[in-house]
Amino acid sequence: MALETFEQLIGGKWGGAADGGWLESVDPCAGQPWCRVPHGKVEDAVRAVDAASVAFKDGPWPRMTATARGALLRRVGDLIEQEADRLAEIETRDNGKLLSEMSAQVRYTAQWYYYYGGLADKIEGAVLPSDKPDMVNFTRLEPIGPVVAITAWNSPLLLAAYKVAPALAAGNTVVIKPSEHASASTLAFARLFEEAGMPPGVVNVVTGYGAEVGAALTKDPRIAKVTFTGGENIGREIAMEAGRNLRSTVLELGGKSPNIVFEDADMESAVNGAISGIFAASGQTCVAGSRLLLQSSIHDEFMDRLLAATKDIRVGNPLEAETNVGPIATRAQYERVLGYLDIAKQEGAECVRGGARADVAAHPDGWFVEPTIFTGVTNDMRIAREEVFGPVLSVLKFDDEEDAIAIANDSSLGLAAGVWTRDLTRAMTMTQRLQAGTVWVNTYRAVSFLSPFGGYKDSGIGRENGMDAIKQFLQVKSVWISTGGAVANPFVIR
Ligand code: TXE
Repeated sequence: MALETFEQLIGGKWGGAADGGWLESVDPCAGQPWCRVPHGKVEDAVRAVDAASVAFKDGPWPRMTATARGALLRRVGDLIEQEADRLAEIETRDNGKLLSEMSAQVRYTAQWYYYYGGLADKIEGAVLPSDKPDMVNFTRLEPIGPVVAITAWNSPLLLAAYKVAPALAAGNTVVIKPSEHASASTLAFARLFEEAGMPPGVVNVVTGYGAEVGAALTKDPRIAKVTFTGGENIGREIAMEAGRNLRSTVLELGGKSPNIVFEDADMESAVNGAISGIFAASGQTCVAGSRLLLQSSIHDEFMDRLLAATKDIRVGNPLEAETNVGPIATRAQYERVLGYLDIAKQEGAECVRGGARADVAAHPDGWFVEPTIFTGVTNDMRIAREEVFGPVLSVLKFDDEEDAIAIANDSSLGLAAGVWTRDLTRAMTMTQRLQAGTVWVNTYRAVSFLSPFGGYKDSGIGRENGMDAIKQFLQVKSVWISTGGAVANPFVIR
């Protein structure tokens, strides 16, 4: 059967890569290619930055009022609903996440376009107090220039919205580079920008390998900022390349998040929170609660409950409504996760659930891993320190609050943390002392366009979402106006 084809969007024109190459995208459930996307290279990156640079300087976009810009973004939000089912199915085919989750997520993505569309004409400078009687000083917040948005495969459209909606609302132009493993939904989504009436070159999408087209975009000196979600190593490379051009970055690089259960917690909720923290999306989320910290006094009871609740998790085709856990998105990631299962066993952790590849009869070539739980994990083991990005839970014990905080914070990463307790004082103490960009109390995995999201420590730089995120895409100009007549003495600064 012929593969479905998705084209790139550069400067308002759809097409393949400059050299005519294509990349096949593999459906992780079938283990077979299902579509193809352009295999963009340096030339495509250069063309996309050309287009974004021209659209930033000339044409209708820089002349548009912020109100008109906001209206365009809100129109994108309106258009999402009519395409949501198709976009969700494309994401599921590409990355294997559950259709039910992607469907809700794609619809939720509209909120970013509404929120930042609304914010576009509320970007206000200030008239500042002046210590010079004959001077008025005020600030303007201006767009920074063409922005590159590089996204990962786990939630392509949501991650793009985190970046593109505020960047556009601030008046910039963008080049989006989705992951080579899941590019199709971003290419399909780009039609909505066009349909909404976005001028050519304001939004461009190029696809291909990170080391080729991604690196070329990052290195281009015309780019004002790179905003990125992906792995820590690539994040470091991007920050170094951008730094060479004296450009800043926004980086979201994943975590090794502790999900901490105290003896006074509502056990049933905490068990559900532990499961959603690690088995939702097959553990392929940056905020995965991959370290479950249990207070020693409830460890055994909690484990009994957790094992009972995870006994019947259904692994299978993510398009089917009854599936709980889909495949791992890429072959490399699948092998990496299986590798960590071996590492954990060698390190002496005890595997009490799963621990191997999962056989799904209808999809023998799919990349499925059993939901896996290791007990007896200590925080020095690799399974407790490195991001696995799969359905693999490490269970650690702690004695008291101090011990929990010490273990939780003993990590180079700090994206998120969960706390389960009915004690308000304890909850407040934990929220203050945990080194993480997001802390959830008696819940897990809540995110919103309204709330800042990002990492402490090596989990990243900067924050996405919420009011302040738009400032990452603005620069401040200070304007001085003399009201005092002629400049009297050229050698004395006023
Ligand atoms: O990510 P990469 P991968 C973590 C997770 C996973 C690991 C590797 O632990 O196992 O990262 O995943 C582009 N210049 N996360 O390989 O390579 C690439 O094309 C510019 C956590 O998928 O970081 C893609 O678009 N761009 C994470 C994007 O970077 C480059 C989500 C991410 O790819 C590039 C995903 C380069 N030199 C994985 N090299 C999270 N924060 O949630 C690659 N890219």
